[in-house]
Amino acid sequence: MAYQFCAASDAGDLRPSHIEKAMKRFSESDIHSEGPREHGVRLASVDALAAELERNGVVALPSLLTAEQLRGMQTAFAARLKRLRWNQFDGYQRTEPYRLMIEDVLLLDQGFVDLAVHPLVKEILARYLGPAYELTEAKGWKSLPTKRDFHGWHGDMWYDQTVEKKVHREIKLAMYLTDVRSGAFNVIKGTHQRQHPHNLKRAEIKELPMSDRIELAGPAGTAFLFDTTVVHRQGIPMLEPRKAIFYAYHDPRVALQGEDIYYNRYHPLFLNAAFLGNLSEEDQRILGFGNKTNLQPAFTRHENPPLIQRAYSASLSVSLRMEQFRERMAARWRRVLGMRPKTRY
Ligand SMILES: O=C(O)CCC(=O)C(=O)O
Repeated sequence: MAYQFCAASDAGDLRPSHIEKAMKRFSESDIHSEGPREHGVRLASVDALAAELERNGVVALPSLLTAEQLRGMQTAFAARLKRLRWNQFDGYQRTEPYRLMIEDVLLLDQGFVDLAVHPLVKEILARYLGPAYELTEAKGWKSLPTKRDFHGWHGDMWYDQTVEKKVHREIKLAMYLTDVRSGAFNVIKGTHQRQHPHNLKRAEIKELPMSDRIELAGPAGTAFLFDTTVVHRQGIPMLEPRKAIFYAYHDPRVALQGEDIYYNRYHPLFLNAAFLGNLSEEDQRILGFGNKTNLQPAFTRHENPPLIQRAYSASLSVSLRMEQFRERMAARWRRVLGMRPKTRY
């Protein structure tokens, strides 16, 4: 499959914010794609992008996907956002007021998998994370408009800081699925790899070098990589809904923090067989094929679902019995009246 580095946006004349312009942007001619996934990424440009990531803890990428790939992802993502997940209805999860979460986006569309193992992404990740990294989480969310500061400055906590003395490397690949003018990803460049990641306290926030703040606004398809120890946050205010995906790559052998084991956050990826054609051995490794390190067999969540779930389940049982009864009565009347049975679909 050939990869094109093209603008894939419904943004009209949307321009990156002035802060984003400060980021070094790479043009189509900097990075070439010349056929198969594994070839054709110009090494000089890859080195420059990797060096920028190393220096700033964040780097904006050239457009990675075709307009068609992006459209497929947007359509599949929007379909999952139609309703809350319940019983046989797929949908989003909601555990907080301002975000609708879609777990396991690799199930949704080919584009999500293509992005995960994009040659440019792999080249940069290999330089930054070494040869043993895997994709350990692939999710996205729709952020709802709010002026509330619900998601403060932080580094992402994932490894067990009680046993791991080293500041471990993890990279997130982010991509917007909508044009983002407000509530963009914000980062303080150069703050990565300095300390174990955590939620920053008020006193620490006061000390942040705000002149190094970068705000990554941009059209749908805008993609960037960041070291998750870099101080970052979702921007405020969020004036219109924002859809974005975030993939986390790290070495799966590093001991996970207790909270993430409890919630089984870094379970082996859930994948869709339809999208797994033509994967190289390296792609299979990155997607964690056959790696059971973080598998928790027969996992069920430890918390009890809320009372409302039990009320729903009870009312579902009652309504299924009532529906069965109604169908039996309707069938009886159709027989008496000599009518043909109706199909539902
Ligand atoms: O949604 C955003 O812009 C911020 C994402 C974030 O903080 C994270 O992925 O850790």
